[in-house]
Amino acid sequence: MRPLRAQVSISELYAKAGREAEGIVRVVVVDCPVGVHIHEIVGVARTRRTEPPKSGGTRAVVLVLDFAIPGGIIGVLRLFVLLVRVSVGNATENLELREEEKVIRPELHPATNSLSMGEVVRAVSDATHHEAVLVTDVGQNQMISARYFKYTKERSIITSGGLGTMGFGLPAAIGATFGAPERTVCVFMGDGGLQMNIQELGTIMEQKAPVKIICLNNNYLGNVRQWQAMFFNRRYSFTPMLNPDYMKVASAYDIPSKRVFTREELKEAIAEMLATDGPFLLEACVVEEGNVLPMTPPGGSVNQMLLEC
Ligand SMILES: Cc1ncc(C[n+]2csc(CCOP(=O)(O)OP(=O)(O)O)c2C)c(N)n1
Ligand SMILES: [Mg+2]
Repeated sequence: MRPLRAQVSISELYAKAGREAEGIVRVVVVDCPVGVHIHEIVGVARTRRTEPPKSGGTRAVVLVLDFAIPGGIIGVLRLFVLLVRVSVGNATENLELREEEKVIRPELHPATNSLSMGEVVRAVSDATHHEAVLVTDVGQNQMISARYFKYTKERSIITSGGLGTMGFGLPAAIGATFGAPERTVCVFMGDGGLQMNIQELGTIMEQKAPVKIICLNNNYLGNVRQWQAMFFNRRYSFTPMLNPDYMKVASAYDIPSKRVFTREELKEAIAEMLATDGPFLLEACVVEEGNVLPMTPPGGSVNQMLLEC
């Protein structure tokens, strides 16, 4: 992937830096990827200089500029922050557009008939008017639900974040129903993670905890599979899952459930899940080899972020 171009409008910077100069800072604005060195301050001079740089208004690839800035070293620091903000802003704007086109739109509106993880998450979020509590397990389901679930209330997400231990989601969701009994609690789980603490369905049954369990079933330990696909030539080792029949499992615990494959089924099943008093297991059979993007490759920097596999 080509590095992002960090582009800076010099006149804008100069206007913000102001004309009441006390010091001059020489700034090298480098066409450098976000996350590495965007700027390097190579020296601070004491001479007065207030005229704008000749290249005012242009967008620079590499520029060495003498800026007259107010406030001595504090001013230098302020300008530095400003420079970083402007150029990161420009670069991320490009990134956001590309991300929208390459990642978000295809995830939320897939061209294929198979359900994507993202569209299932967004459909549940929409149906709860973005007022539900989101609990996540660990894996692709976690990143996708954190990305595409929306919130309108504070205290709305429970996730193990980087301390990801599969199996976290189900007991955490039970806790959330006790902590926020007036709210709908939706937990997104993978088919792998659901089995890690599957005995907690017993607690749900016993406590009648109204957990809405959405299992994004891709028949894989998807997070690991994605790495094997992207960095190990699709050598899938111990990631394909032979899943139990989750409908039978749910019924054994007296928990109502639905398995869906299509968009129409999904819509109806979500409505049924939310209309059901108490717990519900919704198994959404999603595209098996779906990926979570953007992704920073191992050992890479954020400027090498991948938007496609
Ligand atoms: C207890 C535990 N074992 C292994 C891992 C490593 N790990 C992280 S995500 C993942 C796969 C998760 O698969 P699944 O629950 O099906 O979710 P998906 O990624 O498919 O959404 C694994 C094995 C972990 N985080 N925790
Ligand atoms: Mg899975």
